[in-house]
Amino acid sequence: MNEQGLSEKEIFSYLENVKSEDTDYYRVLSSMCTHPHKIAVEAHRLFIEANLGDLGLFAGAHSLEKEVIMMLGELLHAPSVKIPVEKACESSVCGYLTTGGTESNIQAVRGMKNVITAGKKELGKIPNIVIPESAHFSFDKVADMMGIEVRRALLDSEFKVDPASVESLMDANTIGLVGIAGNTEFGQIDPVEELAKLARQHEIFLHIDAAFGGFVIPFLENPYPFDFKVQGVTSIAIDPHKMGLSTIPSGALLFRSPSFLDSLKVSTPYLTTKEQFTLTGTRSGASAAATYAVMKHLGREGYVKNVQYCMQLTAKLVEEARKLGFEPLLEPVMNVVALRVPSPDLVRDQLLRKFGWNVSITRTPRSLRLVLMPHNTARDVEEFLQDLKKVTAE
Ligand code: 0PR
Repeated sequence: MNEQGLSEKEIFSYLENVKSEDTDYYRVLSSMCTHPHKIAVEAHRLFIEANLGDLGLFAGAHSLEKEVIMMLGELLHAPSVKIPVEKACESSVCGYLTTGGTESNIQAVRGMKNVITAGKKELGKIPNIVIPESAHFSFDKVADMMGIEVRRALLDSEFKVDPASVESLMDANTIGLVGIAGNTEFGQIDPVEELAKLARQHEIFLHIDAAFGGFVIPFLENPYPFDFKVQGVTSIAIDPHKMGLSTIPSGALLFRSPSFLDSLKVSTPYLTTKEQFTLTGTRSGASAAATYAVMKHLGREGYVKNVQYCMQLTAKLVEEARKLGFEPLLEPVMNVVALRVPSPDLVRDQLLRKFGWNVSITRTPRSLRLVLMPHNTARDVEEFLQDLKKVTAE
């Protein structure tokens, strides 16, 4: 640290300089985040000091968190539960705001483990969960942190998890299943109803990772069943900081029943509240305000428009890529395209080096992965395809 402080001007001239190294999402086709809505940014600023780690001190920010959870609960058809106010879950929808999909997934699995342990279910050996091969790498962190074995089930030809493969990996130590509603690489939705049937038959939990798809699927022309409407779904992760257009860090974890939240509680003797069920201690109230503001401002109509815009770009990209002879690995279900191109790794490098495009790669099979977000335009799509043509012609 420098001995004497620098002036505000010096600091900001340095920061502006450093910020110019960031992409500002120009020619970014690899991100699941985007510019937050300006209403979200303003609300974030207004609540910049609010700490949801000490709810008693920030009752205002906490009320916004509860309102957001109620709105998300309504979006995801969460059942209303009647519980005494002093209980951990204070609104009639059970859940809380997290830092994003990673934390939500970790806490969902921790909840499964705790509820099972509290019910004194005998687990012979190490507990396991069965997740799709396509699951996000946050589940590897779950395995590492919690001593839970993570078993990966095979995908079918459309990159959805194969329920038969899931079933073949289940045994007496399986505590839960995971389905993905909008997987990171392909944007595909797992057969949630079939997974829910398995979960019900075996009386285990089913967590749905809708970190990306949660703010897409409900607004599609033909929504797919993926939320609490499906009996057997016990928890859902949904991220306002992705397609919800809120500020980072904004995630949410919702549970069907209060027993999950209760199972995550630790006592907090010296705080203004007696217990805490979150993973992190200090939490951003600014994110809660940002998410509240953008959800209220856009309403369902605003999110429908947002998704329509991204889906139109997606359709345009696929249609014009086909004219150039590039086929998608699957018909896009949401605004993610996996495009079959020769030598995808080389093409990716050249797109970046020669033309400044940021794209990513799917693992198996290897293909160009393109996410069409609100920061992209029709012109981007046209220019991208011209550059792709040049790069692949070499
Ligand atoms: N679940 C799914 C289905 C996801 O796609 C992601 C992140 C997560 C969980 C984890 O969410 P958090 O990163 O919020 O904890 N998917 C993107 C990915 O890892 C995140 C991302 C966003 C990556 C923007 C790059 C980027 O520029 O690829």
